[in-house]
Amino acid sequence: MVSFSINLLLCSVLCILVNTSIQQTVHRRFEYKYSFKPPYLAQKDGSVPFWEYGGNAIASGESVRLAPSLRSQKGAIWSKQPINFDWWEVDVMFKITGRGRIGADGLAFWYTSQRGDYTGDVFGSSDRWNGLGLIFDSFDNDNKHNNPYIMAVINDGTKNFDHKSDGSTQLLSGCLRDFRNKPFPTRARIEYYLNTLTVYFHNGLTNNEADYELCFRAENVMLPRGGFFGLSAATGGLADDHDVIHFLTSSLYSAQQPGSQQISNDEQQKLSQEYQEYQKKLEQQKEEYRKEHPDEMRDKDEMDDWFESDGQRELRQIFQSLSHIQDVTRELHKKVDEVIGKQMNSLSMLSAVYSQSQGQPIQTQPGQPIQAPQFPITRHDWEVFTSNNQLLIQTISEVKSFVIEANRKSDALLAGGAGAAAGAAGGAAINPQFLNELRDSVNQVKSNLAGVSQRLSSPAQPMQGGCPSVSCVSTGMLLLVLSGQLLVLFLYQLYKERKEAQAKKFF
Ligand SMILES: [Ca+2]
Ligand SMILES: [Ca+2]
Repeated sequence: MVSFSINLLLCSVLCILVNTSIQQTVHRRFEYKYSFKPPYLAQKDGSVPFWEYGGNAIASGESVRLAPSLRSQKGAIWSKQPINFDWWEVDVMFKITGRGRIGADGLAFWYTSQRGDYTGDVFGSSDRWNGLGLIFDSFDNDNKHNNPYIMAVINDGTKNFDHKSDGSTQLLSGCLRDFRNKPFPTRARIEYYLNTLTVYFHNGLTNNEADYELCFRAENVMLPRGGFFGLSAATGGLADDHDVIHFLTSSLYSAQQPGSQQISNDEQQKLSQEYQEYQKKLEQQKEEYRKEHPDEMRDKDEMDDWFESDGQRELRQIFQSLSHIQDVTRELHKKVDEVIGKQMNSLSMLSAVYSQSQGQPIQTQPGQPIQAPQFPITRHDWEVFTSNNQLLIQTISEVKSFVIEANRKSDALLAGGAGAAAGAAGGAAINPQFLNELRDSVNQVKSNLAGVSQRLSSPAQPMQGGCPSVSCVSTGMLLLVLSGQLLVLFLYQLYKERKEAQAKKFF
């Protein structure tokens, strides 16, 4: 039973994942001119291709040490070229380590309109920068026990960084995270896409790629175009080693944007062919090497066998099973998050439908996009339907008042007729022909009304509006004309009767 429900959950989550991957329209391209990574991070002469470093920074094949664990050290590394894309994602892997319980001062990631200093006042770089500084502030200058802290500070080139308050009055956003002395390297993923800045942080407790957590997200962030990437670090009275292991930049494009063009099939085939040829060549070379150095290889294999003792194997197995459990837990966590997200979405849609049916404005949380509920009928249809309804009600009330009026009149006429019959001798007796005419007129009105009501309630065209676009008379108008006609007829008949009565007197 449990396994069945887990399977079900897995299936639904898989569906959600597939859906989200389809919805994902962001294309990314690795930008090697704005990246560095081991091995061979620095060349033999110590230079880092496409980058320049200075101050106390030292680059090796495996990492860039921006500031070593010595007092008052400063160093930085800057990209040589300004970037030529609008949106980007940078993944920085770094290690800040020191022997003390507290360290100093910290490390900063920069995206600025100009390259900064190598020995500046703000974590090794220049103050009054124009752009973004993402600062990993190790030391608690304002003694509020809120460091190490990660924060983004946007500057337009006019403000000085406030070290005394740890920039707490100037920051755009941030999160309290410990990034010192972790078993694995810590990581930050900084994404700037469609003016939204998102920072994820990997706390270095595992070496799992998927362990990023959201540090913050800020919208409407305007950064200068064509800026430079940089990293810097500084030490003070206390000192940590500040090592950067990799800096990986990807440019981001939406599906519509130029620059996201797909490689053609021919190119793809050509590339995969080249790759396969390269693989073959590599295998051949390996084989040759093995033939040439049989002793070395055997020694190495033996050494490998020697090196894993039972205890180590056990430890490794424990570690593997633990990481497996962790993976499963993480997956479950994600799934539950997604399910909750879907549920919230459904709830908000339901409440939107309900409040619309109640004629109330839709209540949404600020910052959350309003998702229009999917109605089976459109708003226009609904309006037409309402106006038709109102017209129907109006017509019914008009018909009702007319019927009452007609009833009253016929009663009066009947009473008058009876009185005249009782009076017998001469007088203004009503002509039976007139009564017939009156009855005919009423019948005509009745049939007209029936036609109108049929037209209104006809199911064939309930949404076509009260009236077709060609000329047509409203029901009220029709009733008015008919009643006027009746009145004229009635008055004329009365007048005729009087005339005839007067003529009789003369004879
Ligand atoms: Ca500080
Ligand atoms: Ca502080």
